[in-house]
Amino acid sequence: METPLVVDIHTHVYPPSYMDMLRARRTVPYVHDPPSGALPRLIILSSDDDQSIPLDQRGRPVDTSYSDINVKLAFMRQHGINSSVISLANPWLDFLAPEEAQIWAQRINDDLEGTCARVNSAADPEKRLGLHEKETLFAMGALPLSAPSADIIVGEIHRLKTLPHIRGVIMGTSGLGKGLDDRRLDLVWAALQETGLILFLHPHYGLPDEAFGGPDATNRYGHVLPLALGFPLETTIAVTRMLLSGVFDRFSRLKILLAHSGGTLPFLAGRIESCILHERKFLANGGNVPGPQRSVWDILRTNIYLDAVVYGKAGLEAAVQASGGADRLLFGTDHPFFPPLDDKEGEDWPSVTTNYKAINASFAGDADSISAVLGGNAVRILDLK
Ligand code: 5CU
Repeated sequence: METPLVVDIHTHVYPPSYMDMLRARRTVPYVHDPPSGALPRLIILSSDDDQSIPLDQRGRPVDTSYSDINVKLAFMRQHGINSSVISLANPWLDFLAPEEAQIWAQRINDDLEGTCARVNSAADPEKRLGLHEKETLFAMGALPLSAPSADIIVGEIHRLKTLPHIRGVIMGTSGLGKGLDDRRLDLVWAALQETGLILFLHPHYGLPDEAFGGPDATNRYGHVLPLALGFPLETTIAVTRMLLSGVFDRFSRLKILLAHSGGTLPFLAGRIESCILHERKFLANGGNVPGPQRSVWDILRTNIYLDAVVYGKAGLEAAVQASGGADRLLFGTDHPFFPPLDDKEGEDWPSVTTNYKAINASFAGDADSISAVLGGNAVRILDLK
């Protein structure tokens, strides 16, 4: 049997210009370079900036795998990945002052486009036969969400559509500052629907520190609670607010890819649907206005795509069940987050092999589904040619 094509749709970068911008900052998000010459520290989560921890130990170490595209290409080669759809990592451009947002979005998006173009054209033309022949890159753009007017965001979406390697946009859950059920975002949903660019919804803010035991929880348990639970719940709440507010009724062709297999949406979809049915009329809508017209199940099978970054068969099978089969599930790695702790030269990353194993175990004996999840779905859905 032919080796399946492998496409990584969840893989992040911090372009060098973005790293420099973080280096110039002193409040979250920022990068700190320890005077000792040790690896720089990435301080991006609010819980990272714990003043009781020495600055040189706050956040996490950040090496060249975050910003050097050659390191990503080597990672791809090592893990059998043919193509990657790179996206700016969190917290994207959310924190920028309004007057800076547009220029940074254009700079980052042009940088991503340029990187993809350079990598895809660099190989020996003899070998440039197709996705299988060498590593290729595509990208998701970033949006200037803090810009002074939504027209600027809409303008960037239309500009992104003209860039040959951009296939969607990555976005966090804060939207214009009030979450994704904000009616002011309708202009953005309309532009995404019109251009056909997919929205990659990714968490960053998690849950309030109190949910995990207060500000010193990180001291006790590191990033386990915010990343394992805060992130997926954040995604679940954000997309549920979208559906409760009727975003998918108004924009029935909006395509949305949910990080981490939809957070907990596949598992909780039945409960969400049941609560909607029992609530019937929503007070927030005037008490007399019905909730969403379309069911959660319909939206899961029409608008929503899920990555396969869930590290286990149980989660993956919930994702397959909820989305009605294997054709809406897409392989991802979350590179460069979750490197091996004791990185031994040339050893595969457990965060990647765990996902490969979960896919193989969930679709044991079904080569077509495995091949679809590993790459075929991404090629079809994101039009990767
Ligand atoms: O799990 C993840 O996706 C991530 C991510 O993207 N960013 C981060 O800071 N930690 C984990």
